Amino acid sequence: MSDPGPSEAMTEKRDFAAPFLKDGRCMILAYDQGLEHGPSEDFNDRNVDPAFIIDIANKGGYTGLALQKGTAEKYYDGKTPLILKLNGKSVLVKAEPISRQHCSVKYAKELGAKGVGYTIFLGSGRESEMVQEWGRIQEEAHALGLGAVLWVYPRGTGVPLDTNPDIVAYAARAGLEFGADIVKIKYSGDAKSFAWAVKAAGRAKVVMSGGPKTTDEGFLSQIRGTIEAGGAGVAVGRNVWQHTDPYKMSEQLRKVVFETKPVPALASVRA
Ligand code: FBP
Repeated sequence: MSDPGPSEAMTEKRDFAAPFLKDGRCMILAYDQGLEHGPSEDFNDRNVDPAFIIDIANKGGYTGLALQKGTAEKYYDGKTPLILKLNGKSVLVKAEPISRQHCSVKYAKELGAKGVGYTIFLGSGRESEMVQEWGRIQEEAHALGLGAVLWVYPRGTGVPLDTNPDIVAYAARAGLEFGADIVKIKYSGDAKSFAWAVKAAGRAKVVMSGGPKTTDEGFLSQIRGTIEAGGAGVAVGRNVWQHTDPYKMSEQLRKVVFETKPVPALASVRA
């Protein structure tokens, strides 16, 4: 009997990132910081309300919205494609970082998600537990037709600086090898080093993670660098919804994400 070869599903190369892409670019609004940092750290009277953030996502032209289960259950209106975050942790635990699954892929789909999100703290002493959990989640997501979005955050006693360009490229590559459709990584500081990270991620789409609120120009120039480096876009939160005018910031963001051209010369950075 001849070898049947890889299954049709394996050779199909379905693009699970597609629901979050517009012209190959991606603009995701992230809103899980209430859990990750605490409400008093990041929120004010206006942005503490999930309905306000969902309105920004809908009116701001975002191609994705990342929420935790509880906020999705109570507020999600089905308009902006949902990435349901399946793990999360508080900032109160002072130990090697670990974030475990608290919501199933099946339930994410029932809530209307087009993708699931998961954070791995690469380099943590608890890394292998997250890797194992994610491995199952990624397969379940694809079996249900959902995208698998991986926040790869190098963190833990073994990781001195998570924005070191080699560490950022490592995170990007880990995203590819762990099967992420979209890998969310920190900015490495300049377009040239970020281009290496994008290259390391191969066919996984790379989005840049925002970080604490900075100046408009500082924030937008990181995003310009991301796109020039060949990245697909952003998955950001605080620099948008902490802005005095989140709708105007979203408009500026749209321009940079959708109108910036990649710089081909950056594509060969390691001759
Ligand atoms: P920001 O743009 O606000 O940084 O959000 C991106 C994000 O990945 C959130 O999804 C997450 O809550 C947060 O950053 C985690 O931040 P930290 O690096 O402090 O753990």
